[in-house]
Amino acid sequence: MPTNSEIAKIFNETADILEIQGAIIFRVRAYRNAARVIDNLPEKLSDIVARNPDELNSIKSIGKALHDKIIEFCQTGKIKEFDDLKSSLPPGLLDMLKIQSFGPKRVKLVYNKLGIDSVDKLEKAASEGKIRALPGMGEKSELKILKSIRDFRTLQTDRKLWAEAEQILDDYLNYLKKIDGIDKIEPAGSFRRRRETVGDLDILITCSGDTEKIIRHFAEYPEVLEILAQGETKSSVVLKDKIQVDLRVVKPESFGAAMQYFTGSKEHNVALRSLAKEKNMKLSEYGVFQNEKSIAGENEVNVYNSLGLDWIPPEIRENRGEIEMAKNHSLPKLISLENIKGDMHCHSTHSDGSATIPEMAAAAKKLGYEYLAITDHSKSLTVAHGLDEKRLLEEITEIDIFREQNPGIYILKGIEVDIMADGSLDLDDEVLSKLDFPIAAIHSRFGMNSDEMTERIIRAIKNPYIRCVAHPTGRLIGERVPYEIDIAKIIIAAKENNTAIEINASPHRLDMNENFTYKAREAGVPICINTDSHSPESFLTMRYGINVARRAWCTAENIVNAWSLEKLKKWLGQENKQENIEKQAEEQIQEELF
Ligand code: DGT
Ligand code: CA
Ligand code: CA
Repeated sequence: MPTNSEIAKIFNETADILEIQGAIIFRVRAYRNAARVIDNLPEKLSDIVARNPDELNSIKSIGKALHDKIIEFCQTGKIKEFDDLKSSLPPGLLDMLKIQSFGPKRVKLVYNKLGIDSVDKLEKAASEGKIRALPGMGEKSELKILKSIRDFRTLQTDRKLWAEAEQILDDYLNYLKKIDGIDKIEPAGSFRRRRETVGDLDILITCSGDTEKIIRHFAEYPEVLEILAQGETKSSVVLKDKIQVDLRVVKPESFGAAMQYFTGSKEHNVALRSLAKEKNMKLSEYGVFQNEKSIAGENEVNVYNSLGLDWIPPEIRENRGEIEMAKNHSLPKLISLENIKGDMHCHSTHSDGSATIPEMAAAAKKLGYEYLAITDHSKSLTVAHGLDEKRLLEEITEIDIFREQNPGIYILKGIEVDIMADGSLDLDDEVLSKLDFPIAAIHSRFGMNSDEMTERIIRAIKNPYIRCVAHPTGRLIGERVPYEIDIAKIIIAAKENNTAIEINASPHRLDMNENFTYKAREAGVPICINTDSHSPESFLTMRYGINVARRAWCTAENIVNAWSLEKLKKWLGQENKQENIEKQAEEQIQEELF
């Protein structure tokens, strides 16, 4: 069954082809919007279609024509119109579109003028100085193209996004469970540790039935492309989705030890094994042994306890100090989805969202949230129908009225204001001062050098009204490299200015990433986990952001939108951030003087 990512990819590619062909912009946008919604949809479209195709009607942003295509794809594995479109163009043109700063217009230009129809040919032409002669191009654009091609090559990997791996795994587990005799079935490896991408999937099973039959059942999965290995207790296959899956059948008395071993990480395991050695014990995938006698193995908690450790959540098993803390019983209580009390970044129909403020609010309330920040785009983002001062004031008035009539959920007035190339903001301070939660973000000029880009973001952070920086590095996993920035400096500035940094929970972004989040947390920067939803369904992507926060050791204290509304209001209530910063500085001087 197709994953949502696959369907979204087809719609995006359709939009690309249509754009190269010069189709009207509304048609192109319909495909792009649908792709974005599908990508952030928590439930698989193929499951919805299998249950009742009419349910597609309830998904915003996907029109009837696209419903038929989704159904066609789920039922036949292809979309005829897409195949026809695709065969009308040289295949390399679509790869060329993945080169940053190389949109459909430029692809068309180099194809028509120079016959360039692949990334390799583009690279050759740029390095031979043949691009500069084209209208609108120059020597500088050639250098930019060459850098973007290098970035494109480094981004090519076989790893899958965690969210995509989850859909593939869910289907496989549902299939596996259809056979009798399986007692336990659990994923291990990097998937269980919730890394942002997954190299291969690892599944562990205990069974009371016929092992051989279960292994055969595993390999007979219709989605299997190739069987790599098949033994008595293990098998490895590659699926049509181009991901390897390893299955191991283990004895019940070893299940906990095997889960521990195959969850990894390798570095964590190596450190754990040497700890066992120090204690004159032996740790393996079969159990914990003392004088050849098994003292733990069936249950993972006991495996850790027998080594004198508290059980360690899989997300932090990376040998970054977690073993020491487990020894001292001082592991952090990691943030979980249940702790989340609101979402601080989403869009409505005022800009490019597909739902109205009341619709977004109702969806957030249904999730049990206490609050929701509406943060539409600002005016320079014209493609997103961004708000100017006047339209923002209208939105503020609408929220005021909504608040009075809907005491069940508190709507925070926000904006996702564009940071201009010089670090100034796209809206004036006067209108920003009327908001509860202005967040700043970059949507243009990604190619600046590190010093300029860092300064640009820091200037926005220093604006007294800005409370958060959204998707601070701009990366799209596997698609777009992060901008060059000095994250350490940005973290210091955020701390000094009491500005939050966002973990954007979109499975394609996860921005900031876990390493930056780790540093921000250590520095005491408030962190928001935001879905950046453009439709109500996307609120459910919060859990991907939670994965990042957990891997960065965050607790509910560290996460702004895990705070109660009261605490949040208190933090926001430092209404004039500048005044507060000055007050703090004054206090510090007083302290130093006396
Ligand atoms: P991946 O698949 O690249 O995203 O990452 P993992 O962590 O899932 O790695 P994988 O599938 O190669 O192996 C699964 C786990 O098995 C790994 O996290 C730890 C354990 N493991 C694999 N090879 C070794 C090894 O050489 N030594 C130790 N101690 N553990 C290993
Ligand atoms: Ca793995
Ligand atoms: Ca593996």
